[in-house]
Amino acid sequence: MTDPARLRVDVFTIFPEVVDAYCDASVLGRARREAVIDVRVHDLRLAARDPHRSVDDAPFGGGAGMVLAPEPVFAAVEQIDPPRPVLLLSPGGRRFDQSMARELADAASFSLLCGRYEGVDQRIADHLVDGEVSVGDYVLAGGELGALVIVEAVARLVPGVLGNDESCADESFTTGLIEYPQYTRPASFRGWDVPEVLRSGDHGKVARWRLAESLRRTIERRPDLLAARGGLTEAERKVMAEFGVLPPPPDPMSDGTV
Ligand code: JCQ
Repeated sequence: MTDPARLRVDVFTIFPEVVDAYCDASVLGRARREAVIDVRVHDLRLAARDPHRSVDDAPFGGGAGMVLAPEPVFAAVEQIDPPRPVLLLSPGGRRFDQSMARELADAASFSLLCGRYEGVDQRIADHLVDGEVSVGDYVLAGGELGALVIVEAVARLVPGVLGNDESCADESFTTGLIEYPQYTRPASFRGWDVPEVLRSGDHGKVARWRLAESLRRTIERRPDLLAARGGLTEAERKVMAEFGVLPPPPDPMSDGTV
């Protein structure tokens, strides 16, 4: 017998073709075809009862735009009885990050509800879903792109979704550092040369140089990430010194322990 998929995600949307098409492409599509992931996309309009299959209505109290109505959304979700938690995509939700992606991958099944229009009827948030999740501090026209962000970030953590050559073990946000620079051929392009150390064949030195570069970039671009992992270890300071990477500038907000 074939193994059951190691991740199931149910997505509720008024654009099922769009969500389905993306999930059939690239890394997700391969994992889906190999049944490593089971993404089930549901059309919110299928549960709409009126002839126009409408899912939205004008807001009580007046104001611009339309609100996603409770009947079709409750009906669509209750008809499927999808895996919990059911998470509503919303700019006001808990910020999605790599640690949440890891939690959802470990949970092995969950569902996503894509909001649209000016918002969703509050009774959906209060009595249907288990939580609200945001993919960033900006407003989208609908939750679909956010849902795809979450499906992809979670799926690629599931064993068998990425090939051996594309493992996620030492990438940024897993190590807590920004990634080191990568190069491919040619060794010299328009006078810009690949760093000599990468062509030296000294694998230990390559690994130390990459760590020093990750630390350099993290200090320059994301000092908050460095602070979150508790600053620099003695070994990291040593590797930075080996490649002439400067120590982090003093942070006026910190107590000086970095
Ligand atoms: C998700 N960051 C932004 C748009 C209203 C629930 O109500 C609404 C939901 C959306 C879609 O989600 C986002 C979003 N993370 O815009 C408007």
